[in-house]
Amino acid sequence: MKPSRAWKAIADSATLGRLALLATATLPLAWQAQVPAAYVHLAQFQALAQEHGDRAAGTPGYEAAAQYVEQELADAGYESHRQYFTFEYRGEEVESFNILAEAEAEDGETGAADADTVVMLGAHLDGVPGSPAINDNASGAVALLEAAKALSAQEGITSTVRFAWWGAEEYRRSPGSRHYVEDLAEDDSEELESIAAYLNVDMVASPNPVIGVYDATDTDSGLEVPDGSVEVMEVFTDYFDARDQPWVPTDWNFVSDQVAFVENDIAVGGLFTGSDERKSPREARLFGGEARRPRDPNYHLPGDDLGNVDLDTLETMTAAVTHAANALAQDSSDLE
Ligand code: DTR
Ligand code: ZN
Ligand code: ZN
Repeated sequence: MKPSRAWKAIADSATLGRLALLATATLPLAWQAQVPAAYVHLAQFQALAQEHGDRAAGTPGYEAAAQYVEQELADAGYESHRQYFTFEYRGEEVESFNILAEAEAEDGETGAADADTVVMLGAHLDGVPGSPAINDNASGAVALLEAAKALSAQEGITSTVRFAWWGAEEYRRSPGSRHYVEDLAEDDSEELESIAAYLNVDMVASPNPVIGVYDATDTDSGLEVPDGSVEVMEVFTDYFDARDQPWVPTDWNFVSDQVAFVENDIAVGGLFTGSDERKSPREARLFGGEARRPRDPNYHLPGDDLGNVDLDTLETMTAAVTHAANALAQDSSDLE
């Protein structure tokens, strides 16, 4: 075992949830310092799911997770706000909300060229009912949180970066992100046009993972790929290539939060480590793990808990999201 993972063996040997947290809290100090922040957040999400049952849109579990994200954002100096919306599910009206926070571009002495450009990154915070929903999608939510925290320490950014935690992806047509985009479109304001790109982070710690980047060159999906999407893809692929990190292009998914952006012709990209599809032998050679087995055997099941994540993958993807947010904040000119 890698010495840096010794703490995880202790955390895992305890029961999940609060005990996992306790276990990390009582580790020797030298080990505590090595626990990745993203994993600490996941343990908190697990504890909240145990307390509330799940994190489905419109439930107390969702509210508790939202408060956790909001507190972390406030601690990092962000002013976040909620955007409420309703959607219909089985004849009932459900209310939920998105959380938005942004790091604003500074004009600089001469007035930065990209100051009106907004780059958005988002992850859905809700989970399916009856599951702790840790890989899908506490993983994306915490990777995004870490990226936001890292960006808050950056000075002199030239493009505004807006982070979104979506309040209902797991329902038909992802009503959280759809509400956000359609609200801007209705206003007919320049705000929608100012969004140069949207980067989606959904499922980034699968236990039998691939390092997947949304394939902007895929023309078979039925969706017209917006201009600029190849450049977004390259932000991730250049990053992985520079680190000799293998990656694979991953198919578009028709039911996640990038779709409303695609429909409004906004460049999109994203990261994904796999759901219930089986890993190919080639992918097993590239990334390890088990060929012909699901990349996430607990997809949408109660077993999607703290034990259902690959920690190295979570760290790799958190670093990649952080890189993308920083790089695009400094220079988004390739997207214009
Ligand atoms: N629809 C997502 C999971 C999902 C499955 N394949 C992809 C590809 C790209 C992004 C997301 C997904 C969910 O259940 O939340
Ligand atoms: Zn899902
Ligand atoms: Zn998801």
